Amino acid sequence: MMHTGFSNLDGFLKKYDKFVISTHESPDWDGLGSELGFRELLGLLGKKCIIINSDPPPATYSSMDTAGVLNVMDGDFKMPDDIGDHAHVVLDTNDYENIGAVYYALKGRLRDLFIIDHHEGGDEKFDSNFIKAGASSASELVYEIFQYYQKPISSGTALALMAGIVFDTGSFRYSKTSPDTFRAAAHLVELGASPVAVNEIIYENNTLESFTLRSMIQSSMKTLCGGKLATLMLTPEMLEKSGASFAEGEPSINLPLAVRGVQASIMVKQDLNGPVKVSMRTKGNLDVAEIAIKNGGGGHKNAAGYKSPLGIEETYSKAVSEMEKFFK
Ligand SMILES: [Mn+2]
Repeated sequence: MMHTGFSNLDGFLKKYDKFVISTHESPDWDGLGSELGFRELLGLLGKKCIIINSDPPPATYSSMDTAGVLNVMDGDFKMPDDIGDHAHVVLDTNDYENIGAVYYALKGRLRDLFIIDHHEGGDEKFDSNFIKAGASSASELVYEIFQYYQKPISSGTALALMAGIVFDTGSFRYSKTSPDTFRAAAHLVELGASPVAVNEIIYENNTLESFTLRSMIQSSMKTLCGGKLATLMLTPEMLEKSGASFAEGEPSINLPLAVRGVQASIMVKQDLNGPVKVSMRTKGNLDVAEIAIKNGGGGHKNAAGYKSPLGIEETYSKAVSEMEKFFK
């Protein structure tokens, strides 16, 4: 049976002509790829749209956004005069506030809201949006939406969607990697998304500073619970010393899972002048989405996170004690 998200989306798109597209704060390859794809699709459907994000893409993303359509709501951005005629489409998060500054700037000013996402969330959101928690990525969903509307995908968009899928699945290794994911990927490769190009752009394009930061994060690693739980820190001091960006440090959350016996990883992290955040990764049936949602965040069973109102040390203690319960 076809997912109800398609008819929900179709009904939503029929109601409006102009759309704002946004993704979460600190946008990643999936959020950005799904935005570029959805923007292309709306154009093919005869709609007007503008992408507005709170934060800039990773520096290495410029080769994907050759047309320069990823607007960031910084000092240079001018909000369109007719912004009130637009409806909002939010991709890769089902927590509206998680889009950051754009949420506070546009809250209540747009005509409507629609969410396209693959994270766990509340049932009431699932009924009226397009949220498929089983999908590997928002990019996979946007690929499926192209198929639903039988619209062609350009080679540039194929590459952006492929990068989103590769990023969110950890190169087809994480638990939501399904036969549908591989079918989408196979088609995207046929459409011009070279796996070699995706690998070079995402994984062989790191700054030297990011390696300095990674070594600092890795040096902070502690193991608890008999080696089953690993913890990491990403502090503003590390960012200052290394000269790397917060986003460059975030993927290190996955490193401890490469250690034999480690079943869960926590990273307590804080950007320069940013809030304290907790990221959690697990293997198997250890469900951290529940912990994240309880703390006002979100995510998937094996990958989730939240913002903490506490200081970095208190947050660390609380995060560890919440995770220790799995190993008692
Ligand atoms: Mn995603």
